[in-house]
Amino acid sequence: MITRTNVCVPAMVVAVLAAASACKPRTREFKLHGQVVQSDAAKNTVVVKHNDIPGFMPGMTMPYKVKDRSGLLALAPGDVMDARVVVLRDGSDYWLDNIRITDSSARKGATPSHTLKAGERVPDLELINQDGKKFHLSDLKGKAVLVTFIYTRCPLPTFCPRLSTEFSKIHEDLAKTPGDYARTHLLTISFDPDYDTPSVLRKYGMAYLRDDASGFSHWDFATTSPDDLHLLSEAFGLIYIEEDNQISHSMNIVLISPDGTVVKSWPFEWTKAELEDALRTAARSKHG
Ligand SMILES: [Cu+2]
Repeated sequence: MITRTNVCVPAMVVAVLAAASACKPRTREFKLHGQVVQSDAAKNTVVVKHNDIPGFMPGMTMPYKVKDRSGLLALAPGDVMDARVVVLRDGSDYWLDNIRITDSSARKGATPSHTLKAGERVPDLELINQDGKKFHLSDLKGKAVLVTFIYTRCPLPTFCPRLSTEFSKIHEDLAKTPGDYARTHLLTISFDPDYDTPSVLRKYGMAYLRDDASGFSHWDFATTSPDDLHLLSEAFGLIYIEEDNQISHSMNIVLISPDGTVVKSWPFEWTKAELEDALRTAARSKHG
């Protein structure tokens, strides 16, 4: 931890307390060392899997605001970086600056991948669901499909568990509108196929379906072959880095229209209401 030490020598004893607090620096500063999982220049944020930051927080993967525009623009997923964490003393805000790339050899996308844009067709890959049943994305044609990626062992409450919790709320909301329920589908794809076998996914899915297996007809929990997973992650902009029995990853949600093209993708920030509105709108937009 690096803290600025300001020296205050109040003239009068009565002023000591007030002066001491007035002279305290407004911010505290820490050193961060970690690996870039995802950077978003438009939103000025970077998701970093970082080491322990003594005095601030343990090692974890989380998003940071960045106040170092050129540093942010230079970052790519996989880069190892150093930065300064600036934290307001009242804890109300924090951000990174002084970004420095220390190792770019693990940089992803040396051959830049193509992330699908709105209107582009989704590749028709084979998936295997929680019942061990093979299916293709094209089998979901005619329905608006909300897709996201998780791994069931994810320990970070604000990542996969949040995605699945919010998807379960969307699932329950849609169930109250039979028309929309019939024209929509939810798809959660694991990027940890070695561990997330169909039976593991089934157990995971049941927890988010409140033990109602009939929900699987509206919400599949699927996995795919490693090659197809690679293609899917490129298409949907997903980034995942396997490390020490954990996977650092971005959070991606993609909405596919009933005709099999991308309607919209949310790489980072979204709300449940926004997703649900977009899904209902896409479902209703297509009149067979
Ligand atoms: Cu996760």
